[in-house]
Amino acid sequence: MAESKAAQVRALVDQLNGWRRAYYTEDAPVVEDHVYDAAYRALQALEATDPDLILPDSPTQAVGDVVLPDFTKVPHPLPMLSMGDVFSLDELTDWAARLEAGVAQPVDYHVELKIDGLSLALVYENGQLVQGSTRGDGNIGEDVTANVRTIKDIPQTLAEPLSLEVRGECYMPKAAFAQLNAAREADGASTFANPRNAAAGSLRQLDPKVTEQRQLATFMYTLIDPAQYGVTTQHEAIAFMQRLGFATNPSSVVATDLSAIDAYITAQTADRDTLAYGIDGIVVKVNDLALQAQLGNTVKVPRWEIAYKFPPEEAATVVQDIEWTIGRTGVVTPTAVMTPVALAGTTVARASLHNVDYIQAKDIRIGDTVMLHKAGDIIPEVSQVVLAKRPAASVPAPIPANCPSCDQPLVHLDDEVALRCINPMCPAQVQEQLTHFASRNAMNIDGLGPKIIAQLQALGLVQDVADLYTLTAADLSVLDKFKEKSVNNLLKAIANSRQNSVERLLFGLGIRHVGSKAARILAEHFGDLDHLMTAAVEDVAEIKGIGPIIADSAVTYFRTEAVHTLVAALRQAGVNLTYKGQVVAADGAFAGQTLVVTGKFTAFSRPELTAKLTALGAKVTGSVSKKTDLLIAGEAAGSKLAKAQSLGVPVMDEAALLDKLQ
Ligand code: 1X8
Repeated sequence: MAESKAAQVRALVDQLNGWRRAYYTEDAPVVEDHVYDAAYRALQALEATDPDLILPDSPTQAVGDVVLPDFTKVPHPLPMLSMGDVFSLDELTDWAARLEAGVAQPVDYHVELKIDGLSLALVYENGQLVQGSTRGDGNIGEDVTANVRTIKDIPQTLAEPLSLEVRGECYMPKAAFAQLNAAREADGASTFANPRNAAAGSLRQLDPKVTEQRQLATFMYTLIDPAQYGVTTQHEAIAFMQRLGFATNPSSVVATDLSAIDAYITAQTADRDTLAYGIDGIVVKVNDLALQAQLGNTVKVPRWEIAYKFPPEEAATVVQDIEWTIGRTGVVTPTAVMTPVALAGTTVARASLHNVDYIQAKDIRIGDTVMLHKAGDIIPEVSQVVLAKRPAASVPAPIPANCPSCDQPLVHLDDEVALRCINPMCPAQVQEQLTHFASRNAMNIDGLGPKIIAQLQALGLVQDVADLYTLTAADLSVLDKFKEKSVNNLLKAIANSRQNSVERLLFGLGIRHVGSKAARILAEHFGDLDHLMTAAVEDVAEIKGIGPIIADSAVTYFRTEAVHTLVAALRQAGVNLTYKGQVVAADGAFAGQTLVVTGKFTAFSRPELTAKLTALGAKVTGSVSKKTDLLIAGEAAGSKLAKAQSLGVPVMDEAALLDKLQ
């Protein structure tokens, strides 16, 4: 039956290549990693029985991802290989036994976490970062230097002026991943399936400003040419890279036998939920670098390292309902409401179903038993429906044609995946806008939550945010459970919010793409709302930290007639429209101290550092004098450092500063 076997191989290759394209080129996988892994192994097994069956385009013959045409190509003189993987302790034991059979002395291993990100190579010349590149196909990667320069934990300058290459993992921390996906969903855009895809999509951006906003981070784990620095083990290589200024993962250990590796796996599995980043397994490496070199590589992967992949953490539960909620911008998002189930350290009862396409692609229905997992170790998500348990009377999930709040027809804008309600008066949208306006990082109106807002709307008392400032004690006294005290507290909270510095208002208005950080930058730059409202889009786009997308959105917003009316009403209501400057923490780490900053820093730009110190209560001045309490000195500090030393002014270097800021 050679023919049917060949057909099987062809089908598997095509299927896997399709999945790989979605995963690597589009950063949007269509199946879970373990589904891919299982198909890959099935193909491997078939190919092993008969090598003639191996097709030239088989993924078992490919090293890595693909190179995108948009980026300059970077050759990797030393190929960036991927790794072999195992899925059980038995397989890991077999791997180690095979390896040790060919080695005379006992083998030490270096065991590290496998970070859910993408590989990155960094090249330095005389201590200066000159190039960052992705793996690409292993031999040729993509030049992402400009983007890499925006990643905060990558040093621009090393602690020593060395010329070298290091490699490691670029990842998106769990919190940033959750934030990004929530923002994309609210924006009607598709979400990233896991931090690896989010990191890849963020690093392969043509605009470095986008990368900068994505809060990427790194762990470096490979030192190229270690012998040059007298480094003889992987353990030393990590320590060496850390001394040079790289971020290295603190969880690595040296293990002398498999029981120690087993213990590491158990401990890391238990701690997985407490990590700030997603991991998908552990990496076991031969610690001795000379032995690594001696063992060498197969065609595809090193013999001296292996990935142990965690089994998927999954739980089964039943979808009881699909809720459709309307966001602040009208995006309608479906959420599965499920029988509560324990999954990876928390109880899960709800999972976003993202959009209509997603529901239909997975054919998720009310009454279905589904498997849940956590994307990026954090966001509960439906992996798949257990079709064998589908009730006989099951029907596809109903997709609403009209807004569940205002009953207006829902639409798809352009090529958005999201369904939207485009009625600006839609009560659910207005409720979300008011809730956002009152929220802590916006106008911070304590006590004004969604339930009270809904009542105020139902009574016809508020239609927009300016109406909040016209509310009277008589209006509020009719609210559910509102006595004199709650009436007074809420009135006071609303009144106090009039005095807020304008960045709170700017954020609270809910302008697309204008988050609290952008709002602060805009407020600081323009000083008041009037100057921002008349600014030209090119001028706004020039501002550091803003960029064309935010600029376009803000300028378009303030050109809208209805917005002019709203701002006039807020002005009339006595709401402050000016920037009041940094709020200084009276109990900050540098409260009352006069500081001078000099030299270069790796973790911050100078303006960032000054802003940070100011927020912590410091007065930052330009020159060192007897009145200076402390000099913060980065790399290559010159005359200011000399002057401070001559005056006996205390000096703090970047490492000590970072310690203090923790
Ligand atoms: C991939 C990864 C490696 C490590 C951590 N996370 C990864 N995703 C490590 O070595 N600690 S090595 C690697 C590879 O493809 N060679």
